[in-house]
Amino acid sequence: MPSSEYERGDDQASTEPLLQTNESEGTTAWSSVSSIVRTFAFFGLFIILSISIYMVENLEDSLSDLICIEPAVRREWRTLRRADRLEYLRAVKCLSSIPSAVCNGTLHDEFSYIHRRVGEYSHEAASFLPWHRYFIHIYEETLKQRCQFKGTLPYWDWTRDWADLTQSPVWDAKEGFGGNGNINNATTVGHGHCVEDGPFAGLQVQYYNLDWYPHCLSRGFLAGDFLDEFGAQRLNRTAIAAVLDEPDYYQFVLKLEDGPHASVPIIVRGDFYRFTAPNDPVFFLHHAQIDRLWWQWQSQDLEVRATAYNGPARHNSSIEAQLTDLIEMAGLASDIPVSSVMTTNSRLLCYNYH
Ligand SMILES: [Cu+2]
Repeated sequence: MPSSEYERGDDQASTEPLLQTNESEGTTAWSSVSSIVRTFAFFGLFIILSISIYMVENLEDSLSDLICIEPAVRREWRTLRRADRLEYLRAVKCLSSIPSAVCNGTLHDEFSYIHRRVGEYSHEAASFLPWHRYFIHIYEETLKQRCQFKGTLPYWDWTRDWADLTQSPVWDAKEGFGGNGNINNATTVGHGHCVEDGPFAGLQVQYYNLDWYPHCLSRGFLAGDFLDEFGAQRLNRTAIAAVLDEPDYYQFVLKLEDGPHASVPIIVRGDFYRFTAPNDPVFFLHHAQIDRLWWQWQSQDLEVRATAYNGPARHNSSIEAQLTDLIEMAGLASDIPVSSVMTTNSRLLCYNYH
């Protein structure tokens, strides 16, 4: 209706002067309101920002529980700085000063004890690689937690010493693990003699195979033609490349285990010669190298090989291995499924090799 339009026009006309009259007061009121709003906005923003930072920090913490954000790097023994080599040797020695809750010996002896009694099942079986990957990880963690070790487990790339393993710098008396036993002394275990130089000279170890048999850490380097047959021919780069070329997981395990893996103890002998091989601290550098070769093999086709797992589940078993099989540690650490260690970039492991 036209009348109503006029009426509306009248209303507008009557309110306009009122607005004009209160303009300056309105501006003042508006500016104080807006300053309150600005203050609130500022504090609001501050609170939101604080909450966001808190959430990001916590998210990072919980993510590092789920995924591996900053992998630790395991390095080759001779590439470590001198101070880092000495620090590693200090931590290893420290293990033999702490009594074990698992066996009749020290933390150092636990690893031989478990390797002989439990680890044995994993040899010549699919579980060989995951069992040892987890085993040396536990060793590395024990060094950190019980002996305040700050570094990572080193590996011994014996392809660098293929021509004569017994001349490797790992045997250095000052910056290494000490050398061969004194061949003029009586033999002890595994055709070896007490190690008389380096940080482990005179170290008493408690087990030999299944026996509680306190004795001195022993080595008995192989010499002559056998050194060539078991060392040079199996540890040179061409031989290792042929192992890495094997496409099938279980065939790869067998070639690695029966080839270079077995050659090293056959040459070093003494304590390394039997299933209580972890008596010799070099065992862990040797197995880090074996683990590194698996890591390299997996890296060739990680998408497929991160789950490549076949062969007998255990030594002399006809049961086919599965990723859900448990890795048994008999109290040394909790038993976990094989799938937890299939890549080194897992939440649990979180390392790679340089
Ligand atoms: Cu083993």
